[in-house]
Amino acid sequence: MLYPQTNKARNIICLNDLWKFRLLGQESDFTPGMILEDDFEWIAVPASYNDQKEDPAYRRFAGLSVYQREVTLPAIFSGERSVLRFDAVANSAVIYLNGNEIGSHKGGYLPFEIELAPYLAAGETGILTVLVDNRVNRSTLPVGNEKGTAFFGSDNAGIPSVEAGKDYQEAINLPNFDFFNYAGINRPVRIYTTPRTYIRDITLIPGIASDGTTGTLDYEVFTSASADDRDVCIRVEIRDASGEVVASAGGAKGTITIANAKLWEPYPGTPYLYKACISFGCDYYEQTFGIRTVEVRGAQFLINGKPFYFKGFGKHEDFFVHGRGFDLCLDVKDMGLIHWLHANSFRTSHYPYAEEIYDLCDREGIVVIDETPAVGINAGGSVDPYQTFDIHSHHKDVLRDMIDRDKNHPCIVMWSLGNEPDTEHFPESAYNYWHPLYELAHQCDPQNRPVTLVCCQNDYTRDITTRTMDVVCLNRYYGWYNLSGDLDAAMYALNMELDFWEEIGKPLMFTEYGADTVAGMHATVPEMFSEEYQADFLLAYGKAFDARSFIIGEQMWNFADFGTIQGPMRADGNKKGLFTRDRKPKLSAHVMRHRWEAIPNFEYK
Ligand code: E8X
Repeated sequence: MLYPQTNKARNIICLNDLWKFRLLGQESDFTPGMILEDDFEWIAVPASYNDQKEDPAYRRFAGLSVYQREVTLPAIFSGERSVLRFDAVANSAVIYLNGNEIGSHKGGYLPFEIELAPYLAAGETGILTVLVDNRVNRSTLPVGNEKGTAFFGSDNAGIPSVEAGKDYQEAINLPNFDFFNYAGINRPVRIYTTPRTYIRDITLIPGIASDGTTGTLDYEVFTSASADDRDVCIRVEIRDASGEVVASAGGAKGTITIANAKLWEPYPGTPYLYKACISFGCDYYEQTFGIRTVEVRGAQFLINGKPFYFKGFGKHEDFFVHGRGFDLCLDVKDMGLIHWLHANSFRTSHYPYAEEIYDLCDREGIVVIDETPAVGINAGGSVDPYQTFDIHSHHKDVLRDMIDRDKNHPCIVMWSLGNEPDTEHFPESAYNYWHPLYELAHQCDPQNRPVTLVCCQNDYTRDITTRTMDVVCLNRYYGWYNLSGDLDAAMYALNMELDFWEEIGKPLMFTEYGADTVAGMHATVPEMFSEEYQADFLLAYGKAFDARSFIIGEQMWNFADFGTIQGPMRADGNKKGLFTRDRKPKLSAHVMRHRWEAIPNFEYK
């Protein structure tokens, strides 16, 4: 799916604004034609609604809510095709115009769009209503717990909640994942136009010819026209960063060569970007791309043919007040902090991020592992989640849609199918679930990037899935959740495990390891939660990684502290950040900065 663009052929109307908003008590409180007249509050879009009001009902809400506003299609759009696009509504949405359902979408982290032509003509005004459901359960991604299935906390069956008629577990959200279930219209809403006959999609596959200096670009343009028509009138011009045309071609499909190509290299290399400028009839679209290759060879991860070492973390889209709301300024700030740390990469734990973030990473040379929202596929070990959760087909849709949205970004070098599923207790079930997804990701990606699944700390000898991925990605907490506070024992256990993986012979990276740390808590004899313990913990892991050539990267947990559901394990959220939630460095930020400054992007191993 193409990102909306204003250019000589296309236009955008932005619907980010104050919208009318109401939390609904029960399903029957909603009628498609309802008008929010008196009983509503103003709410900011885009943003999560949870923390916008000083009201526990907003923070703790589980159920349906409704957003509403007027929308006018300008009369000048009469010869055009107008499309209403939501970049993300968490966790699912039904869209109404003047009381008629015009679309719906399941999943809170990917865009969806609706052609307006049948419902709203140019020059008309309508009432746009968005019915949002934030509930998570065993058929959603991320996965929620259902009544009677929570692992800890809130599981006293039969205790009534403040909400009449519901018991405690029905009335609140029970995420089976460790981040706050921020909900609502989290990302921008726009109407964009195209000519009536238009460019639907563009696929770009960059390469480097055997002379090492000529860039190649296999392209394909998909349009609303029939296959024959599109061949006749498609024109592609490749412009370099200064706007100069350096190559061109005609037709819907082909290979373009770019002499003396400048490569896209992770920072501090130059992340050089080209544009494919595509004309088709009256339509026009500019698709940015970089020339770079990605390949797993032996136990190495090659970018542009050179062995790359990942330095970074898992992140979250999370901040004060707007929750998971789109915040370009915060994204720019984080990019600066990533550079300050001499980090070169992150994983979009645990869901696809806003499109603008990948765009920023393309420009700034930050390498990304793009992850689906498949987190929480675990029912505690005694129940087989693969037999009991109804998610496989939704998971396939989400994976396909994520790759379809993100496929042209040079910054993305690997797809993550999901985070920390149960691969231990029902090994065969797990393999039968994940293997088709692994194959699907390879099929869907025109660039055929490596594919991984992020593995939970488990009995790795029983897990037959993780080892089948292109890169083994491990989340490990020796010294935190187990062998707590004892780094010597932790390193013994870690090394014992690494001996096992060395035999497997695949490239391996750590996608999580970390310790909760209260900023300002210091100790001369480092103990858990102190800044010194976090620093010692991260350095001890670093030392173990350095000793093994098949370890191709370290992404600690987490870039910054972040919001979670309340519970006995979390004091004001998860505190494993290098930075506090307001982006102040902890001791370990300085320590990791020092370590990463000395580790080059390439040829470290
Ligand atoms: C943690 C992280 C969590 O925030 C992340 O979303 C997934 C968790 C650790 C799992 N990984 O708790 O900080 C721990 C399993 C321990 C054996």
